[in-house]
Amino acid sequence: MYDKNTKTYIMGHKSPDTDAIVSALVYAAFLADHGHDVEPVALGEANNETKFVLEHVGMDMPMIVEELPDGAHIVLVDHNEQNQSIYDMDKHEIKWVVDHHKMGDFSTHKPLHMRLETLGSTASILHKIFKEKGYQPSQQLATMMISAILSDTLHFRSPTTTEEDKAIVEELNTIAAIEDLHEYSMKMFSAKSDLGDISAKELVQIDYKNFEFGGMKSWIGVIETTDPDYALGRKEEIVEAIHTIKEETWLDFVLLCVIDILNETNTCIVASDVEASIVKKAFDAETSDHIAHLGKRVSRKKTIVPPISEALSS
Ligand SMILES: [Mn+2]
Repeated sequence: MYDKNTKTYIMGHKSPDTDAIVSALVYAAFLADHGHDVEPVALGEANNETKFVLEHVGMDMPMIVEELPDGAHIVLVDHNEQNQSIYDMDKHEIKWVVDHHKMGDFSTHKPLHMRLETLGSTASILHKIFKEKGYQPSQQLATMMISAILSDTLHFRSPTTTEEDKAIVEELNTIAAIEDLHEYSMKMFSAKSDLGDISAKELVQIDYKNFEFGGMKSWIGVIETTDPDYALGRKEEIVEAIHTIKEETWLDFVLLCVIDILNETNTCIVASDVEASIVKKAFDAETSDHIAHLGKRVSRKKTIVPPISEALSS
């Protein structure tokens, strides 16, 4: 499987969330325990939720990298699309992919291992891999994995949640021994919602992914929060920031969806007529005063991206 003598870098996606960081750390720990020379890396700063989780378990943040030497051996967790990954991804040797997203523009020069499943988080897939290999994660790793599952599934509220994810959390918690999962997830979500003194541009960048749909280059951001009024109260500034981002880049459209975790609603900030027509076409939603209500579409991967992809490819 791996070349044990060549260092392998394990990375989650850019604009990392808890699942991206945790999956890289946990998978690296598993491989290191099996004698591999691995290093978890991150393609961006941790968000406040991830910082809370790492602090809670006493784990350091992986090193943040922007690029690696050509030909580096890499493992992608929690993503597979080039524009969500390391700069010049196709110049590296991809050894393994563990992911739960749609397939993007993926191609490689050499054979590789891939493990893709439609579970609620990459950490859930890692749990299955560990079980198959008879590997028992430590309490620290089990707590991190539960955190990633709770984060990605919004504690089982997201439509991406499967019965398997729920069973996996229960099983991992026999090791992690988190007394009150509801209370713990609320602490995670409060940490994530505490955005403090952050610029409007940083708000748009807090959790974004780039996609290409029928030749249109896009940026789809989400803010998962227990306090949607904070971001929505800064709507005018955010619209300005989106215009700036579009001027500075090659993007055709930018959407920012404010996801109310507790009430499971999606209020989308729509910067211009371009975005308004996409929201209309994909969701049949009207835009008024830069706002479109997208109902209970709280999952980018399952209920936001697929309708846009279908609308723009037809
Ligand atoms: Mn994930």
